[in-house]
Amino acid sequence: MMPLRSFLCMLFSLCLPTTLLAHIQVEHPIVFATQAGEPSAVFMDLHNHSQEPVQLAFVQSKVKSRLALHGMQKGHMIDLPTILIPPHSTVQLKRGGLHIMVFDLEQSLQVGEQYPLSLFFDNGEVIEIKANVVAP
Ligand SMILES: [Cu+2]
Repeated sequence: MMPLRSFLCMLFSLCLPTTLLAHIQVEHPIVFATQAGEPSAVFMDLHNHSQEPVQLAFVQSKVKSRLALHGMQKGHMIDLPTILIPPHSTVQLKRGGLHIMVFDLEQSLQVGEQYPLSLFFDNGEVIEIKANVVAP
C-alpha cells in the first residue's frame, strides 16, 4: 500500500492547479546548522492573504530527513497535526515557539548552504522554498 504522504503529495500535485492559488506567502526561511543524524529546526514567517483559515498540513525535503510540525507547551516540544494560519494573518515559526523539527538528516547542514523544503497547505497550495542554513 502506498504511504499516506506519497498519496497526499500525488493528490496535491496532480489535482490542484497551483496557479489559481496564491494565498500563502513564506518569508525568511532559516534552518539551524547541524551534523548528520542530529536534530535541527526550521523557522519562517507564514502569511495568509486569503479570507479563509489555512493550515500547513505537512512538509517534505529532497534532502533525506524526517520532518514534524512542533509547538511548545510548558517548555516542552509537542507534535502538532497542522499549523493554523488565520485569515489575513501572519504566523511566525520562531525559536521557543512553533517550528518544523528536522530529524534523521542524512547529511550535515553547513552555514551558508540551503535546505530545500516543500510546504503543503490544506487549501491545495504547495510552496517550494530554500531555507538558509544559519548558526544556531
Ligand atoms: Cu521540535
